[in-house]
Amino acid sequence: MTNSSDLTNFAAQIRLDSLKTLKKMGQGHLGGAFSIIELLAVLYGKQMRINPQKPNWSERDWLVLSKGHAGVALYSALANLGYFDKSLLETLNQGGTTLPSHPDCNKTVGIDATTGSLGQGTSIAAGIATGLRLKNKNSDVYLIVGDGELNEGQCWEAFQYIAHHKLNHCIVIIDENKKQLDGFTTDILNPFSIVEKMRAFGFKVWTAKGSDVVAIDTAITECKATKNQAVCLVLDSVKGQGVAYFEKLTHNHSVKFGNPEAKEACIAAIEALNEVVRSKKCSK
Ligand SMILES: Cc1ncc(C[n+]2csc(CCOP(=O)(O)OP(=O)(O)O)c2C)c(N)n1
Ligand SMILES: [Mg+2]
Repeated sequence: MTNSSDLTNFAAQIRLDSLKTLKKMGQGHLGGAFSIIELLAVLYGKQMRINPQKPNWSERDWLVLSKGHAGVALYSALANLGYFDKSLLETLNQGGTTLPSHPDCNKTVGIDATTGSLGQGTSIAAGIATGLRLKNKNSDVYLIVGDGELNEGQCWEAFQYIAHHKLNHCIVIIDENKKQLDGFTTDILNPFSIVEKMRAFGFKVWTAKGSDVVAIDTAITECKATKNQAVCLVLDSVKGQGVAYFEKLTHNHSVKFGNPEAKEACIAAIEALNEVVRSKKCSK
């Protein structure tokens, strides 16, 4: 996908499939999944060097979803690229599934790292990036971290390591959606300026609106072109991004669709997203 309308359409498709999957399950981590959907569309739709037919291709780029609770969005992206059959999405987190709610690289084709215990993905990505450098590989590692996740000290150890070793092929992306599990990050543990902190840690830092595929794409291209310094993109995103009802919902970390209002909003959003996806397909 090379143009922004294809990427926007891919994002709508990922959001649609994520929402249908969560509705089928009756509840799930909607907020943090939705805030990274445009990012995933840019990465998997354009920026990453991947081959869904050869998921373990040795020259591929890697993605570590350290905020593993957003797994549903990653699965929806992978299913649309053909890593596995889309019908599998309906089995999310059910007994015997290959799609656990949090990603597991031993269970799911296309998943590069097992995550869910917040913080740990940062060290995993640093390790993968080190291994790639030692093997003289030309692959990039995309590390997606939540803003609440930054409460984990492990993140800062890994960032210091990435910056010290100038692992510029490990692109650190922080999803600053301003909320964590039970409220605003500023109320729970104030992160102050994430951009300034990452700069102080030695990173070259970009920012982009989490909903803006063009801005994200431009920032990632510039990250990839940087030599001799660690790179970081801070996403200015909205928890529940892309569906007004869920953006405004106070407790949108994990949404339950048993609540009639949420269910109604979900059905309306599915209809609207279906329409977006259909109309874009027709206009081609
Ligand atoms: C080590 C660890 N502690 C606690 C949790 C429970 N937990 C899951 S998501 C979450 C909040 C994460 O907030 P943030 O990183 O901002 O995620 P997002 O807003 O993107 O959903 C917490 C505390 C966990 N998964 N791992
Ligand atoms: Mg957050």
